[in-house]
Amino acid sequence: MKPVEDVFLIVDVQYDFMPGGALAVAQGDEVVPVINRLAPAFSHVVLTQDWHPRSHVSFATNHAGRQPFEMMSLPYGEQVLWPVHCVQDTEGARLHRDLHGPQARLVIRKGHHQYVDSYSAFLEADRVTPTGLAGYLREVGAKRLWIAGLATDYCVAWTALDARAAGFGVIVIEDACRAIDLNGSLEKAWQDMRRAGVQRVQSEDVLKTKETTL
Ligand code: VGL
Ligand code: ZN
Repeated sequence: MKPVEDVFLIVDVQYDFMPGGALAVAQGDEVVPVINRLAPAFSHVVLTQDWHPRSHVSFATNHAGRQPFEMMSLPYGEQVLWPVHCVQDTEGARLHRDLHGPQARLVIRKGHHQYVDSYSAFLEADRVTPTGLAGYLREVGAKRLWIAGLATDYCVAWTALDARAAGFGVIVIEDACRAIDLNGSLEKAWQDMRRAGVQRVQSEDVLKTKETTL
């Protein structure tokens, strides 16, 4: 089989990031129909799933006297402290039931090490521990990643930047993402992505140009 060079990477479309969820992203649920319209254009889909132990170092409740959304210095760097979210095997960690991409082959679970967070689907926050995704994508012949999901300024941006660093072409589909936007994080994320050569497109453009399956 000729390798398929384009992969649709769907990031963290999980209940805890939906309105009413533990770490709700405003309008997070609106990405689901957009992603469902895009998915049929891709023959190869990969999903990510934030997947933390309850004792995870990124949870404010695991640090006495700390509140969610504060910063904390950890051995690997500055970490945002989050509300408890996406705990392994809980409802909040499940992928949205309306998300439809039956051709998805791989789910990368990330943030599973107790003492290291992982926004990126490629490298954990210590910036040295790989998830294995780069190796997988290289082995199947992937060259370009089209990224959608939650949240634009955290897991989507970190994943896009690491994908560029790993040598992949990267296109982020803006209206198929929603952001947390904490202290200017969204603006900074787009700036970092632009500098790294990440393309920013809208789903309509993808659907217009990609009538054939990628
Ligand atoms: C995310 C914060 C903490 C994300 C995950 O999916 O963007 N953000 N964990
Ligand atoms: Zn998380």
